[in-house]
Amino acid sequence: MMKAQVTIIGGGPSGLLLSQILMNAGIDTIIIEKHSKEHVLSRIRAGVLEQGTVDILKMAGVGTRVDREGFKHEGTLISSEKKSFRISFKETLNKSVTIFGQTEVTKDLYEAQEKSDAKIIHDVSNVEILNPLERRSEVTFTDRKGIRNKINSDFVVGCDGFHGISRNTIPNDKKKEFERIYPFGWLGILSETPPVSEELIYANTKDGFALCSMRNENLSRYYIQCSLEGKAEDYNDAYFWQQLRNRLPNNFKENLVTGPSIEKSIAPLRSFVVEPLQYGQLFLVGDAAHIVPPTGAKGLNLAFSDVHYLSGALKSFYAGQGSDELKNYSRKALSRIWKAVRFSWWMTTLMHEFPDADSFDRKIKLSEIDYLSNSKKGQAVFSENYVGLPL
Ligand code: RFL
Ligand code: PHB
Repeated sequence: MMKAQVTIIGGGPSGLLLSQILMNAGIDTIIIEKHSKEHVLSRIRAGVLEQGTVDILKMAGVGTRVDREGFKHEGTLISSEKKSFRISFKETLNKSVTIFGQTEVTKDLYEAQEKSDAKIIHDVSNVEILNPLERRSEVTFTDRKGIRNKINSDFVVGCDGFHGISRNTIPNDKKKEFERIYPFGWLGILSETPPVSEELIYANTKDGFALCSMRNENLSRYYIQCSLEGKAEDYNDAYFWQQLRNRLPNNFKENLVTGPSIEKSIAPLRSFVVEPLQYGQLFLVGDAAHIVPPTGAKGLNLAFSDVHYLSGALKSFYAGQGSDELKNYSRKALSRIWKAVRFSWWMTTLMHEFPDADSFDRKIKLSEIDYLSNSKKGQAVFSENYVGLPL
């Protein structure tokens, strides 16, 4: 039997950051992760970090590389009917976001964990949380040798993503789930080509949405709205580039440099929240508790704000200040979560074409984008949400 103060299920970005912050405070943790480190690092995913996220990484002692290598973006381009306009985060709010991939954040977190005496157990299976309502909980799992193990701890934190087991440990009559599934997905590629634009382009056309993003000067990340039927392999590169070019604003088409894709995948779009985020000694964090469609670039940022709130509450508990902050975690985190869920839903609805939309819907959409392009106040509201609401 192993012992820890906090058992963390899932070694993705949420679990690693939580462990790092708690270890810095002298709190003893064990992470159990379903996959290998290489597998976790191979997921491409997020690219945009809010200022608050960068600050959290710095406070956790993992901010050196994001500071040095991340790209500060002071605005973004929005395009409709092939014409683009810019929203300046700097002018409207004096803020910016940082382009730095989730893979890089995760790599830095692993490195910091490996330098400390963090315990991360990879390739576990059949994880069970036995008694979350007891004062000390037990988590059991099978390790890579097939041996059944048990960890006894004060708290268990579910950082095991949307398909993890933690959320399902909470009985149905003790939780409520809220969900919206969108009738399309994102087909994304990574290509070793210079980005088409210095800043991100979020484009709406009657043929669907497109997003131009990047990882560095010679690594582009592009997405196009696609149907949910079919697989990524069904789309060849030529089709992807042709669709992307077709959805770009006219003045960027000439800039597009194409090349072979080095990664291609389809992500379904979903909004999901479970309430509350606590069941006895079990707490939920990040994608285990909520999912947002990627349009607002909020998923990883929200996961890190959850970690920030929960780590603060756990530190206060171990400093002898009682469990009031822990009891408040769910309420405090959900209040920020729902605002990001709202913004991501709004931006998804505004920028995508829905299969059942009629000409009235299209007029409303174009009119809203036109309003956004002309209203400094509208742009300030966009910026405030996109760069991240205060923690
Ligand atoms: P993760 O990353 O899913 O990690 C969960 C970890 O738990 C492990 N696991 C288990 N471990 C033990 N036992 C079990 N039973 C387990 N079940 C699962 C898994 O192997 C995994 O390692 O959740 P976490 O840590 O909460 O992190 C959340 C973020 O990954 C996610 O919110 C973002 O990637 C979302 N996202 C974006 N977020 C942003 O903030 N900005 C963006 O620009 C952005 N773009 C994106 C995105 C997500 C995307 N996809 C594919 C979903 C773009 C895309 C395309
Ligand atoms: C990305 O770079 O992968 C990315 C950027 C912005 C988003 C979503 C994904 O809104």
